[in-house]
This record gives sequence, structure tokens and C-alpha cells, in this order.
Amino acid sequence: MEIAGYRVPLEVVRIREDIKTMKIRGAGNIARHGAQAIAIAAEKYSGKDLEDFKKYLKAVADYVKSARPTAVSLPNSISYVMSRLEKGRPSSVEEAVEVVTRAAREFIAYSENAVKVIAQLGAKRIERGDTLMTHCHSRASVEVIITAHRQGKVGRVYVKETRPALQGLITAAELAREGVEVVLIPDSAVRYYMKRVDKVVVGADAVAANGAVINKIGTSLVALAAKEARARVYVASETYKFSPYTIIGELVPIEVREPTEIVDFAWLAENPGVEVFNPVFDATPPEYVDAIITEKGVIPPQSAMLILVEEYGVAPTSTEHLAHAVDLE
Ligand code: RI2
Repeated sequence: MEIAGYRVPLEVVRIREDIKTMKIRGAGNIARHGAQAIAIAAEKYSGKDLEDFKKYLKAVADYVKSARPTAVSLPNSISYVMSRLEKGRPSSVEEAVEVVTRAAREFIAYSENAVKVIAQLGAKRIERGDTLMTHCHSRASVEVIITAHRQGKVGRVYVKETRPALQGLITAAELAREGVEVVLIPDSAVRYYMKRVDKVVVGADAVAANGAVINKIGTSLVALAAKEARARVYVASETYKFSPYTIIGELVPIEVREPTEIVDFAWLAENPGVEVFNPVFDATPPEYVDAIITEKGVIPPQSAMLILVEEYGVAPTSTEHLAHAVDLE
């Protein structure tokens, strides 16, 4: 595979392909693999020209970032690694490779630790005997629930199957393996069961500056049903899922995947008059979220901007502070 005249290492092509086809999935997992892909690309560079190395790595970074559009954790993790290369001012390719691989390791360690912290903080919000509901498969949410379960607090957990990719089945199996009382329900049963639920715990693919949470399609309906039933909604999200792009007015793009994830080719061929759409994320407005549990603390969604300001700085009159996160050139 060639990008901008550079050969992309096979391992990197594979990681991107696995992210695209959702073999590698979950916003945090995608981010860690994105960082790892850049480190692999750096190590595989065989030239001696530092400027050429930087151009090569930028081309690979853009290529990996484009694997999936919605989870902002992917561009954020890659931008983290690339910004270290910029700031590190290496004087040779060897030094640059060292800076990049160290940054990728740092990001991965940070990310894994963040999930552990979120598990501890999130579990504090679960009270003894709580009935929970979750959606899709989110590592951060599963860890919150397992931690609360080990503390003896979780009653029963309703897990939505989460069509069309059925990630709810992964969640149900993981929770059951931990001894959690799990009930797998069809997505359409969300309102039917919500009256029995005390708290909803879901993950995030992106959090916008206004506190809106972008997560697997159907999350906004869970939140709507939860509001009606007065169940609390908690979002477990590492801070690198907060989108700096939204500060400058960008909307989070919603990925639309193949119709064949919903119906097969034969059905499509038999029904040429039917259009099939498969959007895989939706946005839950901040009013429907009680708190976002991050590794930096539990915040109301309306405080999302504080996280972004801490991460990217304040410079209301310029966008320079965003340069490492947003391609503004
Ligand atoms: P963690 C997933 O997206 C789900 O929407 C999940 O809630 C979110 O990423 C966060 O997952 P997909 O990759 O980072 O399944 O908490 O499309 O694992």
C-alpha cells in the first residue's frame, strides 16, 4: 500500500483494516491501536532523512486516522504521538523513532490506567442493590460494572443486544463470566425494562464541547427512556474521547456503515426499491446525561469544556492552541 509516495508497512495496513472492519473496536481500544500503528510505522522507516521521516509519518498518521470517522479517540491518540515528535525536536531519525515509540507507549499506558481509574470512580456512583442497564460493549462501562459488582453492589444488569453488530452479546458474556446477574434483551425492549432500572452506564466514542455524548446508535433512546423513568445516566469516558474539533464548531461525523450489516445481499437484490441506512452512532444531548465519569473526575456534561480547555489550552482569539489536535494548516 502506497500513500503520498510512501510505502505503508503491512502491519499498519492490517491494523487500519481491522479497525475499519471492527475486528478492533471500542473507542479506547481503537485509540491504543492507532498509537501502536504509528510506533510500528516509525520503527519500520529505513531512511536517514529526518524531514522525510516526518513527512512519511504524517502520511501514515492521516491514513490510520481515516479508518473510522466518529471515535475522536483515534485522531486524538495519533495527534498525541505526533505532537511529541514535534515538541521533542529530535536531531536524527533514530532519535525521532525513539520519541515516537516512547510517546505511543506513554499513551497506551495512560489509556489503560484511565480505564482503571474510571472503574473506581464510576463504581462509587453505584449503590447496593442497583439494577443497571448498559448498551453496546464499552470497556470503560464494563469495568465500572465489574468493579461495583466486586464491591457487592450490583443487583441485575440489563444488556441490550445492540443491533446490527450485536456487541451487547460481548458485554453480556463478559459480565456473566464475572458472576454478574445479566439479562440480555432486544433493543426494542429498552422502555419495557427501564422502569426496573436505577442507573444506566454507557461508554462514549466522542464527547462534544457542549457535553453531548456520541455513542453507539440507540444510546440516545436509552437516555430518553431513562429520563422518563427517572433512572440516572452515567457515561464512562476517558478524556481523550473529548473532541477538540467541536470547540471550533465542527460536528462529530456520524459513521454510516454498509446496509449488508442489516440485511443480506440477496434481500437487497430482491427489494431494489428499499433504501437501507445504517448509521452506527447517535448524539445524546447533555440534558439526558447525569454525569460523565472520566479519569480526571466525575463531571456534569456541561463541564466538558473544562476538560477540553485543560487539555488544549485557552486562546479564544486564535486556534493555534488546537494545532496539535486539529489539522489547521
Ligand atoms: P470503550 C464503541 O464503538 C461503543 O460505541 C462503545 O460504547 C464505545 O466504543 C466506547 O468503548 P464501536 O467501536 O472505549 O463498537 O469504552 O463502534 O471500550
